[in-house]
Amino acid sequence: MSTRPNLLMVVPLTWAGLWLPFLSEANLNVFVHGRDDYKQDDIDYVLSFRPPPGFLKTLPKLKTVYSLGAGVDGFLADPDFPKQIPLVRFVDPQLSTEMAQYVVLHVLLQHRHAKAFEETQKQSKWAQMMLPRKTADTRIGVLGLGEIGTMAGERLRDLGFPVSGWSRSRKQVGGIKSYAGEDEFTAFMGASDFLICLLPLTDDTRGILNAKTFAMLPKDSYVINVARGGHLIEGHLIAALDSGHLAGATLDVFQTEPLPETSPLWKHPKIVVTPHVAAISDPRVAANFVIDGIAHAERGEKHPNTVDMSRGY
Ligand code: NDP
Ligand code: OXD
Repeated sequence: MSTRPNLLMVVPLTWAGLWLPFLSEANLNVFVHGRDDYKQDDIDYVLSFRPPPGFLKTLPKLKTVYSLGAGVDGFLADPDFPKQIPLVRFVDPQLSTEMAQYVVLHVLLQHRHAKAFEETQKQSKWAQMMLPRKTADTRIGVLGLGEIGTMAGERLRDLGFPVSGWSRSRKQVGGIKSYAGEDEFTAFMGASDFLICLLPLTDDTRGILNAKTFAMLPKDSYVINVARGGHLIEGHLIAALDSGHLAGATLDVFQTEPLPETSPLWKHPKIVVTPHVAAISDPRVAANFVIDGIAHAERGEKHPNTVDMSRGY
C-alpha cells in the first residue's frame, strides 16, 4: 500500500474532470466517488461541496474535509457531518474579486437605470431626464463584512458610494461604517438604499431577508442576494416588490437550485436572475489550495481557513 495520502473527490463527475489535471501533479492518490474503486478505510482527505448526507461519517480514517467553495452550509446541513473532523473552506482573492465585480455590476446597472435606457433605446427616445440619484446620497449596506463582503464594500466605496457593513464583530475598514451584532441591525438596515447579502448561511442567518427586515429598509431600496438562497424568503421579496416598497432585486442564489422553470422569480419584472455564477472557484487555484492544505494537515498544522463549528462558518 502506498504511503501517499488518499484524497477522495465527492463531486459531480463533470466537475471532477476539471480538477483532476491539476491534482494529478501532486503526491496524492486521487479517487473519484462514483467512478473509482476505493476502500472507505483508506480515505484520508475529502474534497467536496455538497456531499450526500450521511456519506462522510462512513469514512473512518478521515483527517480533513476541503470545501470546493467559500460557503460550507452544504456540509453542515448534514446532521451526520462528523464535526470532530476539520472542515477547511476555500478562500481566494481571485474569487473575492469576481464576487465584488458581480456586486458592483448589479449596483451600477440599477443606479444608472440601465434597464430603463434599454427600453428607451428600443423606442428611439432621447430620455435625458433619467438622471441617477447622487452617488454620495446612495447608501450601500453589506450584510457580512468577511473576505468577500469587505472587498465588495471597498470597491463600491472607491466608486464614491457611502458604504456600511454589518457583522458579528466590529470591523475597522477604511471608509466603511461598521455596524455589529443584533442591536445595531435595525440602524444598519435603515441606512441601506442597496442591501447586499454576503453572509454565510447558518442557523442565525437563515431567512434573514424577510418581510420584517425588508420593512426596515428605506422605500425604493434594491436587494442583491449573492450568498445563499436560504437567506431569502422568496415570497416575501415578491410581496415587497409588488407593494412598491422595494425597487428591485438581483438574485444569484435560490432556495432550490437549479431554479425551477415554474418559479415566479424568473419572469418578475423587477427581479434579475443569474444561475449561481457570481463567481466560480477556479479549479487550478482551488486544486493548489487543497494540495497545500493536505501538506499542512500532514505536518499536523491547523489550517487558517478551518471552519469554527460553533459559529457554523
Ligand atoms: P466570511 O466567513 O469571510 O464572512 C462572513 C461574514 O458574515 C463575517 O463578517 C461574519 O462576521 C458575518 N456574519 C456571520 N454570521 C453573522 C451573524 N449571525 N450576524 C452578523 N454577521 C455575521 O465569508 P465569505 O465572505 O468568504 O463568504 C460569504 C458567503 O458568500 C459564503 O458563505 C457563500 O455563501 C457566499 N458565496 C457565494 C458565491 C456565489 O457564487 N454566489 C461564491 C462564493 C461565496 P464576523 O466577521 O464578525 O465573524
Ligand atoms: C461558494 C459558491 O460558496 O460558489 O464558493 O457558492
